[in-house]
Amino acid sequence: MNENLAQLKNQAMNGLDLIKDLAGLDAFVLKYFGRKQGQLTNILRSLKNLDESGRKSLGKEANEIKIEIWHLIDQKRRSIKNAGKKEFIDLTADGEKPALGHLHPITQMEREIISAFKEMGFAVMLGPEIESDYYNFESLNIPKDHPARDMWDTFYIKNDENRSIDRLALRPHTSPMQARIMEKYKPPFSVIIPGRTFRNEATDARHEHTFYQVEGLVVGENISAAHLKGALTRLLKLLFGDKIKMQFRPSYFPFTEPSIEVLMSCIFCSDADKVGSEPRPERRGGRGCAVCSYTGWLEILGSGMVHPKVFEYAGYPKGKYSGFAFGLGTLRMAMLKYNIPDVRMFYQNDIRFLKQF
Ligand code: FA5
Repeated sequence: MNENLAQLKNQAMNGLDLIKDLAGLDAFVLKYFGRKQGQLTNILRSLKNLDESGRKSLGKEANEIKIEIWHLIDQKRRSIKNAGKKEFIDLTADGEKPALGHLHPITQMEREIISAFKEMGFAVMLGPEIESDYYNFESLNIPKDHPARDMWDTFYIKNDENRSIDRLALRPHTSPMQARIMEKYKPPFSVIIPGRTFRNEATDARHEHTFYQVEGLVVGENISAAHLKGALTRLLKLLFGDKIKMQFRPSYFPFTEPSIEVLMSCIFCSDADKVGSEPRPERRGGRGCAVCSYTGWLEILGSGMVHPKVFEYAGYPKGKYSGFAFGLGTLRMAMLKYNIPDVRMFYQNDIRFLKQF
């Protein structure tokens, strides 16, 4: 920038800072922009004496400075005028309502399941998401190299080359808490353990790599399969209404014997009002639809009577206690409850989806 211009600009800026009233500001305007003696006016006027290239470059710079200083003069004028005025706040004006967030549907579902169990007298406990091989598998009667390990596609912690029972993994189910609780507490007790679980599997409409389970464990003297049936029936009626029907079928888990899988009549195709009026109501859930693969039934959880080996690992005296355990999928419950066709929608964070809950 031209040296004279730069000096003038500095001088003007400093001068402007010191001005305190409108009279001072008027004098400032006259000093720099006055028609006869204004310093910047003089420079602009002298442009006509320069050759074309000098005129162009100096003219451009002088104009830029002129615009900049006028902008500051306007600001100064406003601030002088407003100084001393009190801010006015209209307390009666309508406010703007901030948008309120709410709990994620998975959390809502989890809390609903928890409160149903609390009503039945269950305690609630939480466990670690990173677990040792001992709790994930060994203590549940699944020794190393047991083929049943294929039922849980596990994410092992990288760099943990350890092949012992200390080997760490993201827990593939909430069942490791069974042994942790039995080691610590003496029966009788009834506990649920809600929590996040992880499996190394490809995602599809019904499977996520990160999902949620609610584990249940009831141990005491003389606990029978009737107690298991009673608790799970109560749960599903609290969540889905009195009219749903249930089926208990044999299944397999290494840590329960017998193992029982629980199915619920498909709420998408069962005609609730007609339940009971069909010729053999125990044989039919719903009429059949795509959600239940045209069977009328939906599989919702795995369960069974605690295997004697599991009591043995926990150090309980042989034959003294009996109990039942179950593991239900919170996402699967939420899909049924809210009629969601694809589990992946829960994680997409689409505000239009989430706002519906
Ligand atoms: C188990 O994980 C056993 N630990 C359950 C159990 C506990 C049995 C105690 C006996 C006694 P399973 O792999 O079937 O079982 O999973 C239980 C439930 O978790 C399933 O019914 C399903 O609802 C849910 N689930 C399993 N894998 C996924 C997944 N990838 N995405 C979403 N939900 C899943």
